[in-house]
Amino acid sequence: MSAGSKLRETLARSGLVEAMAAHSPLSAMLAAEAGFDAIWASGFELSAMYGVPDVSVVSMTQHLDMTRAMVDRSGLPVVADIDTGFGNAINVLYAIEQYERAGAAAIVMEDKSFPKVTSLIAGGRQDMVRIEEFQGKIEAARAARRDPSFVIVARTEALIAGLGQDEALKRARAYEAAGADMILVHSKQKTPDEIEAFARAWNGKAPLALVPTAYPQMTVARVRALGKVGLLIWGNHAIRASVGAMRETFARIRRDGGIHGVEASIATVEDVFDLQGMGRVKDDEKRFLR
Ligand code: SPV
Ligand code: MG
Repeated sequence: MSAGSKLRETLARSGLVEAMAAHSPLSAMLAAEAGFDAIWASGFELSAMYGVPDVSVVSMTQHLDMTRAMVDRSGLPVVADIDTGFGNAINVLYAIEQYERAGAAAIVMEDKSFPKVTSLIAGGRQDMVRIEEFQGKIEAARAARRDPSFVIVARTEALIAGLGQDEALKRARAYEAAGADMILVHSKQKTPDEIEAFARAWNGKAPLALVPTAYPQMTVARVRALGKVGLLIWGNHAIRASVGAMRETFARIRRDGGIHGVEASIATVEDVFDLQGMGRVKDDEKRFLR
């Protein structure tokens, strides 16, 4: 079964795909271990991992390579965050071919202009492309996919850009008309009100996708109650958890003048060996090394 079919099958079976952000094969494996349905190959997380801002600085190749490695190690459908599609509709044609070949199940492409600025930053420059231009990019994505199950998610940043509910709905309808399989609507409001109002007004057939980072009151139960959401993305919790854990551990080692104080709060070496598959290496050594 293709990655896209697997994603669609989960959606049909449970009514909601729950994706966890990841920025490395190891974080994707831990998300799989925790029981999430899919991996969000987040542009924000990968940029942060490289220590650079999420402003189209990380290249398509870097993101694509990491997507491929996360597909390989996690075994879960990967939803690739391709930002603006790395340029215009011509760049999108190439990007879709590459991401599908890398084994991604879906891409999310947003209607901002290239280079983009990360969405949740206060006072960020949020320039959008024209509706017709973005429809062309969606049509390019559809034309480029080989497997019709490969999921194309169109993301509108109208609410992020402060353009209001009417513009967000107008764009979402236009993107569905251009052939998007799902509509991601992003918001940086501190409560779910704006998104819930959008969902109530949404009368399209395409399921919605949400990234409720700014409004953490939005639980799985509350999303399910809305009835129109097919993809729920926990947007950046892998990288934020790592930053918190590493800071705490590093500070403690500096404070204590040694590593004796952190043993209880970090993963054991055996745990990491297990994640790396050292058990299999030992078995293979017995089998093949003579
Ligand atoms: C990402 O995780 O890269 C996203 C979500 O696109 S956000 O950073 O909230 O825009
Ligand atoms: Mg992103």
